Amino acid sequence: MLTTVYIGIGSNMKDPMQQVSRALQTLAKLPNCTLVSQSSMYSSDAVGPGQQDSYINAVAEINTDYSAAELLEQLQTIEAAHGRVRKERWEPRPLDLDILLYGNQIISTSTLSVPHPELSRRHFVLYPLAEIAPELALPDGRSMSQLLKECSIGELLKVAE
Ligand code: A4P
Ligand code: MG
Repeated sequence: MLTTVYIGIGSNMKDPMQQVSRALQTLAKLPNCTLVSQSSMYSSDAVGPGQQDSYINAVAEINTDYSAAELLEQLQTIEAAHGRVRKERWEPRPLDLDILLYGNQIISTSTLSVPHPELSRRHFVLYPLAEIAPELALPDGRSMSQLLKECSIGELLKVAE
């Protein structure tokens, strides 16, 4: 069965715009997946501890018949192909791929929390998501317009279509 999934893409290392556009191309070619739409790219200050370079973020919508666990595995393979070596949480990374929403499902396992727990607090996720899915609602019923009202756009900047 096909499920609509939103994926958050982020990079703050090694030519972030290039990393994000390559990730989108790779997603488009994944077996069992169709890339339905992609947001513009946005830049923002790094959220989290310490000084880090600013991020480029985008959101992609795909249709897939991978299970959420299978999709996570695919995404981690793509991250690794972009040279990501996991050490610390919130460290700089050439590519971070997060499952933001998997259909209308709520998933809570040791390896997967969906909707992404930070989704509603992150301008760099909400604004690109609202760009491609303005009518979306979270599994708990909250609408995009409601979420945007509660999350300031801050210094988030659209940098490329
Ligand atoms: N995991 C659980 N739920 C999910 C999910 N929905 N999607 C698990 C993807 N993975 C999920 O992730 C650690 C583990 O989370 C995975 O093994 C998976 O089983 P990770 O990508 O290795 O670690 P991380 O990304 O460093 O940690 P975390 O908590 O995912 O960080 P975030 O939330 O991704 O934050 N600032 C700006 N401006 N833009 C950014 O994109 N990103 C981060 C990273 C911090 N600051 C940022 C940005
Ligand atoms: Mg992550």
